[in-house]
Formats: sequence, C-alpha cells, structure tokens
Amino acid sequence: TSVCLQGSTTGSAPPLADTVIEEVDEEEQNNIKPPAALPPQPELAEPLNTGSAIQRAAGPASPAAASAPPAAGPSSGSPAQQPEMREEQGLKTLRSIVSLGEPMKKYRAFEELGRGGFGAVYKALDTSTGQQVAIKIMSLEEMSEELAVNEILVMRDSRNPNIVSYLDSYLVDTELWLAMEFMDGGTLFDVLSAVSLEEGQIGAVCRECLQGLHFLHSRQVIHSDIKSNNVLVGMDGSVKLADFGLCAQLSPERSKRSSSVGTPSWMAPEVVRGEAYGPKVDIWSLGIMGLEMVEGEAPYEREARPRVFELIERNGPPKLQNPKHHSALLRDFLRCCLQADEDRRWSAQELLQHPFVTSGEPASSLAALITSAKQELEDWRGDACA
Ligand code: 3AM
Repeated sequence: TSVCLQGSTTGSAPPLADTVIEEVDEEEQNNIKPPAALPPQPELAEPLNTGSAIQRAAGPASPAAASAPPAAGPSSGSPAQQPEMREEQGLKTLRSIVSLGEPMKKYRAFEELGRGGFGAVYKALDTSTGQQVAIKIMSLEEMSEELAVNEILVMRDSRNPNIVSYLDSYLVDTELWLAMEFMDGGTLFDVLSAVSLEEGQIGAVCRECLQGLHFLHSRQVIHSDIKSNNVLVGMDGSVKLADFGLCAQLSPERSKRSSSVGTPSWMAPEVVRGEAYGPKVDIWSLGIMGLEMVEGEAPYEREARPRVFELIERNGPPKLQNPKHHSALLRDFLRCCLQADEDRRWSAQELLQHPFVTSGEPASSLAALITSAKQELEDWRGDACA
C-alpha cells in the first residue's frame, strides 16, 4: 500500500520545482566561512539533486563549480583543491560530526514519507524514547559530502521554534542518515495542493517563516532555497523552515555571496544576474512563496529554466493575476518582499512589523486547515490506490 501511496502522491501533485546550483563563485569558496565554532567546511559545489543540476556555460561570475574550487576555511588563500580532495575533506568533516552507533538499532518501524534526488525521508520511532522522528537518508554517491555537511551543521546550530530541529546523524556505508524532528503535517507545498489559504492564514505562515529567517539572517546565514517544498508544517499549526543544504554563512570579511543557487522561479533578480547578494534573496523567495499561497503556484513555474531567468530579469517583480481580489495589506506586503532593488526590499526584521504580518492569525489557527489538507490528500491517495 505504501508504494501505491507514494506513487499516487507524486502523480497527483503539480510538477516539483527542481533546486539547482548554477555556479559557485570561486572567490566565495575562499571567503565564506563555516558557521562559527564549527570545523572548516568547504562551500558547495554540487547540487542537492544531481539529476536536475544545471551549470551556466557563461555568465558574469566565474564558472567556479567546474574549476576545482579551493576549500573554504581559515586558509582563505589556499591553492585550488581537486574535486577528489574536496570530497575527501567533506567526508572527513562528516565523520567528525556524525554519531557513532547503529541507527537501525536506535530507530524502528520505518515508513517512507517521500523521495527526492538526495534519497528518501522515512518516519521512524526512537526505540529508547518512543518519539516519532523523520530520517533523511542521503546517498553520498548521489550528492556531495559538502551539501550533506552543510545541511547538518546549519540545522544543528539553528535551534529555533521556526526551524526543523536536528536530532542526530550517522554514516552508514555510503549513506548519511539525518534524524530530525518529525513534522506530521508534511510540506506547505502539499497543503497548498489540497486547500486554499485565507489572507489571515497566509499572514500567519509568512510570520512564522519570517521568524525563522530573522533568526538565520541575524546569524548571517542565507537559506537560499525558500519555497513551499522547503517549509514543513505540524498538525498543531507549527510552521518551520527545512532543507538547509544550500545555506551559506557570511562573515564580516565577506558580507555577500555570489554562487547562483536556488530554484529558478523563486530566485531573486540579483541571483539570476550572477551578482553578489545578501540575505534579502530569501525575502524575495518568501514573496514568491506568498504568490504560491495566493495563486496556487509560483510565477513562470511551468516555463523552461532559461525562459524563467529571462522573465525574472526582464519583467521585474511578478504581479498578482487579479490584484483587486486581494486586500491592500497583502498587496503591500508582497510589494515590500518583491522589490527588484535589494536595498528597497524589506528585511525579515522589518517585515515582522508589517501590518499584514502582525494582523495574521495565530499559528495554532492553521491546525484545522492542515488537518483538512491532510485528510484531502489521504482521500486522493486512497482513490488513486483503489
Ligand atoms: O513527498 P512529500 O511532499 O509527501 O513532507 C516531506 C516530503 O513529503 C517529507 O519527506 C518528503 C520528501 O522531502 N519530510 C521531509 N522532512 C520531514 C520531516 N522532518 C518530512 N516529513 C516529516 N518531517
């Protein structure tokens, strides 16, 4: 039955937007530091989903991903490292982070929740506490060690009510097992595919995500892949940011990032143009996620990637299809997020004071909505399996 459930979920949902890494800027490789008090960590060079990766043949920034970038860390001027060396370094870092022991003994009752290019996510029970957990099993043959390291470290060091909690991690042969808090409502993407949100509920989701983003940004961390697929919800109405593989840690010496990473329809214009950028790229993506909540999908989502980039660059901020159907507060909130000029775009802290956000419903009021979305999805899956 579970196979049927999974198959029907994929079949009934709109096409998933692929995360991509376009280019990793070489200078950034040298300068972006790993999160404070953590072992030196190389910056990303590989996509989360290798199958969906695209590398820009030409662009304003250097094609660093293809040119054996040097390791990040204290020796920022170090010579370029071969990919194998970076892989080895990534593996070494991973070994120093993960727990020893056998996760197959620590957890039981595995049930697949979903799959991605990285591997799969399972629900399981912690045998010692009886607590439900989610375990993301990533194949290190399919993805880089660096992405895995990134995901673990950012999650582990970002304890916040609006960020999915890290529990534990293990290396099992060529797989990385990442145990995290189980979010029983699934992704916001799933919720949106089943139910429509009222403005007060959209305000609540935005507030919760902004709280998570404010936490990350105040620690100079850019998420870089904010979208409804990467926001998890709980049946109690909780809303949390997830998927930290593409995060970047900025530092006083390097206050901008240049790697073109993210998911095309959600990318800010400065990312598309290959310019140096800061945490406000996440605010643009949040604005696009706002449009997902209002219109059901992100702008240009069905277009081919090169066309998406062209449209983002050419059209500036995307527009609501029927602006008059929405309140002035919602329109103003989206306008503040979707400013093409980064300096005019509001920060997470500023947006938390925006009346659309402050007048949003309490998160607990999302519980009923998430329950009915879950029910709707289960009914669809039941029908598809019948
Ligand atoms: O494929 P779907 O959308 O049904 O909800 C996430 C997604 O399900 C789920 O795993 C699938 C692939 O990402 N997932 C990921 N992390 C989770 C977590 N911490 C999770 N479900 C619950 N808790």
